[in-house]
Amino acid sequence: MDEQNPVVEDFGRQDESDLSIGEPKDAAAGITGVRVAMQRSLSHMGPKRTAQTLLKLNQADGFDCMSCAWPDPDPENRHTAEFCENGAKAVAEEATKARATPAFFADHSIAELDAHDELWLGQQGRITHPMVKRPGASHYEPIDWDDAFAMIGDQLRSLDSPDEAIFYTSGRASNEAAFTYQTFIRAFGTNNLPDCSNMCHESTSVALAESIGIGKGSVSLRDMYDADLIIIAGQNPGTNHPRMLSALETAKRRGATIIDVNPLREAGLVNFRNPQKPRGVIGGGTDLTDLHLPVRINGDLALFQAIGSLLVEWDAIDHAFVTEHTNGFEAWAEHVSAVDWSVVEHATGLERELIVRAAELIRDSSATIWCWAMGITQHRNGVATIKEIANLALVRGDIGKRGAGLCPVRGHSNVQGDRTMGIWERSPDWFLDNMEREFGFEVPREHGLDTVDSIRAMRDGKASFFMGLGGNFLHAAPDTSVTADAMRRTAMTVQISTKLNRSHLVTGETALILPTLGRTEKDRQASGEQFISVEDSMSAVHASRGPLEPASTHLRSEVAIVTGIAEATLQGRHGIDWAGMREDYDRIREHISRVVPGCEDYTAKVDRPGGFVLPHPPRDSRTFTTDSGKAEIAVSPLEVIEVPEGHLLLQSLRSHDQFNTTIYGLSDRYRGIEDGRRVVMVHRRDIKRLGLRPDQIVDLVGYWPDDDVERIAPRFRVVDYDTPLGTAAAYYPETNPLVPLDSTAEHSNTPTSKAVIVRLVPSDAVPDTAEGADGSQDRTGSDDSHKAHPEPSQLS
Ligand SMILES: Nc1nc2c(c(=O)[nH]1)N[C@H]1C(S)=C(S)[C@@H](COP(=O)(O)OP(=O)(O)OC[C@H]3O[C@@H](n4cnc5c(=O)[nH]c(N)nc54)[C@H](O)[C@@H]3O)O[C@H]1N2
Ligand SMILES: Nc1nc2c(c(=O)[nH]1)N[C@H]1C(S)=C(S)[C@@H](COP(=O)(O)OP(=O)(O)OC[C@H]3O[C@@H](n4cnc5c(=O)[nH]c(N)nc54)[C@H](O)[C@@H]3O)O[C@H]1N2
Ligand code: SF4
Ligand SMILES: [Mo]
Repeated sequence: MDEQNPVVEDFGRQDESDLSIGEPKDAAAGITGVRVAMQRSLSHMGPKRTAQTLLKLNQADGFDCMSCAWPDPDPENRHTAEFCENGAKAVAEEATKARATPAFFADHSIAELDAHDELWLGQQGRITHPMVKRPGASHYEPIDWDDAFAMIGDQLRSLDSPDEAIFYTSGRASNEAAFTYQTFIRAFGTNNLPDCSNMCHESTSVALAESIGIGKGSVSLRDMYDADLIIIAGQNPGTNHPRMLSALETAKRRGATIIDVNPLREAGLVNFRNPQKPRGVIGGGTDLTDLHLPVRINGDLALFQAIGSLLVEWDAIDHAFVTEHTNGFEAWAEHVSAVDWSVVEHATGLERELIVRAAELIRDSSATIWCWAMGITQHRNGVATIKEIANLALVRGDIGKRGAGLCPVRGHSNVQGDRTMGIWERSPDWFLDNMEREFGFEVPREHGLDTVDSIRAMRDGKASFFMGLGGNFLHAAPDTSVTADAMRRTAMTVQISTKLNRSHLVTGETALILPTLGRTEKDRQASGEQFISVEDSMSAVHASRGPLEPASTHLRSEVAIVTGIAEATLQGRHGIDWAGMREDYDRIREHISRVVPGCEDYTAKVDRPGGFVLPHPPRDSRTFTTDSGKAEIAVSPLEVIEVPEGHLLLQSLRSHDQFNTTIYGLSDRYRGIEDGRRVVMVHRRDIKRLGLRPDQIVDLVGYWPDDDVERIAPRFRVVDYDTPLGTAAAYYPETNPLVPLDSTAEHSNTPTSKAVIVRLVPSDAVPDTAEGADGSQDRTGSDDSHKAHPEPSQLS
């Protein structure tokens, strides 16, 4: 590509000048975590609501934490404070006393709101009324629920094909809401059900389904306590799954060893100060990681293949398991044995001795748990890397064994449940057959669009309607300016939300905001107070009941909103009793009982303390429901991303003070970054090599020669940080403008949010030329070093 059009993205950009940078920490939680949790809770909710919510959080008779999907201990082993700092922040964010009322929307035009950053948008509080932006209007105005439903129904019925509509889901929706939503969407006639999982653990679902026959993890919390070795790859639990640290502490005290594979040394994995234990409050806490492998970004496939080669060389293989339960061992053993160590060292940035040490720990372990998250999934080779992890677990016989197994740690609190309930653009035929039998309508069979393909369809004018059951599609999706243009091309966008976010401001011609109840709130319907149910990362399903009065009397539950839209759209077609489901969620659960295997007698099972665990054939009986009936040990070619001279490989990650696109505050305490988010973390030697200096303000300029735009995220402060040479880190969603829409994982189509090639251009060197009407700056001639560099190479 010779000429690229610069596209600068800076929705509600914060000023980078207030930032303060200190030393990264080497311990997580402790008293500071408790203090921050209490301060945030009290300032957002006041003392009464703080007590009402936090004492019910993650209790058997209370509500499920809406933040991450980490499981709860058995009911008899729960503390009175069974939550973490970030769980408390999530509750405070939802149960805040602040309100975004119709008066607020009358005072602020959409353009004015769009000039604010995400933190400010969230601080405006809970949306109290359904709101509409009519074509050409500058403001949102209130609308009656029935009128809103009628507008949506009219729009959907006016489409030439149901496939012109996109129905997104974010992983906070309950099982009842998700099941009802997918029933409506399929009854309407499409499988266009993209979800946040497409950007998250999709690589896991694809890889594990092919390897072991089911796309879910195979361990329980009990296994964590019994493990001999726990490997944590590409995950930052101290921030994103904080109570996992308690489980790791227990495992550690029972003798487990922990290996951490991460380019960064994340504080939570170094030392944990458990605020519920004296040693965490006044002692030195518990050291967690025994061996840290500071792998270069995207080096994991090479690392795990190298470990595989050593296990083969040492014959540290569970041959009985391999023979009885797997296919493909010989070909795999031959492939990994031929691994080229110079390539491994180049790809991983790790010395051979360190890899040998890790392999020895695996060889000597009697039961190993393999955990991973976004550092593994959001890569071009994410599916291959996860299959390689599964290969190692299989050759070691680590599946269906106490204290061992595969442990993908899910993100959103109910993202796994939503999939179980049929939120999937490619639901398998047996699920669709069950739906057809249950409801009697002809279920569409053609696969629908995932997140990336939905953006393409809206961009290309093939889809003109978007609905989001939760989430913030605009800022969660890659390639922000492409996604923004795609959304703006639609006729109607509908967001079922609790709080204001960017997706309410970058909209279709008509836009609706439908405000909904959250997990903290009581849900009253015609038959009385309802409960909902959720599934955690370890397939445990249980009930959740909110303790608070709703934020506004005008709010409706997700189920009430979805069934209202279904009635207005389908107008009696298919004869489904939407009102019955809304009035009594037991009716939804009866449908679930008959459609979802393992959910028979769902209402009773889900409502007993602690709920129940869904079946998982490999975990339960070493049964593998693949086509061959055996687990597949896969061979993956090793590809290494070559970064052109003068560039860095950038990962986008979460700070300690956000939940995805919701920014709670500006304190990334463990990394020592305070009062701002526009930072790019780079190794001191790279800073020097690139002719930059710490604290300098730079623009991040993407390298993606395949299309004719140059992506620019302006004004980030360079922070000297211990990340492997040649790599960099910056926060999501500020970096989403840099992730090309077409840069996705093979087989899962997940955006490669953890590997974007960028160069750092001093902002002051950039001529501050006139901004174009679209907010883009003309940067032609500033630096064309992105040209003429080699393509990523295929090395074997
Ligand atoms: N408080 C809070 N909790 C959350 C969330 C939140 O935003 N805030 N989000 C929720 C969601 S939806 C999700 S999916 C999870 C996300 O949980 P994580 O996956 O822990 O989230 P990230 O911040 O994306 O961190 C990824 C980690 O991978 C590392 N990494 C990056 N690239 C590589 C690589 O190439 N190899 C290896 N081995 N490591 C790499 C990073 O250094 C970082 O430590 O958390 C959930 N929980
Ligand atoms: N660059 C980059 N991009 C990424 C990632 C990354 O690591 N890097 N991570 C990806 C991942 S793992 C994920 S999961 C996605 C997340 O993508 P999403 O799930 O789309 O985003 P969230 O920020 O979790 O959604 C927040 C919004 O949900 C709404 N909400 C909150 N609670 C409720 C509720 O109870 N009901 C309803 N209906 N709405 C509610 C609020 O209005 C809030 O603004 O982002 C992805 N994008
Ligand atoms: S670990 Fe996750 S689910 Fe548990 S309290 Fe913390 S944020 Fe909530
Ligand atoms: Mo996620």
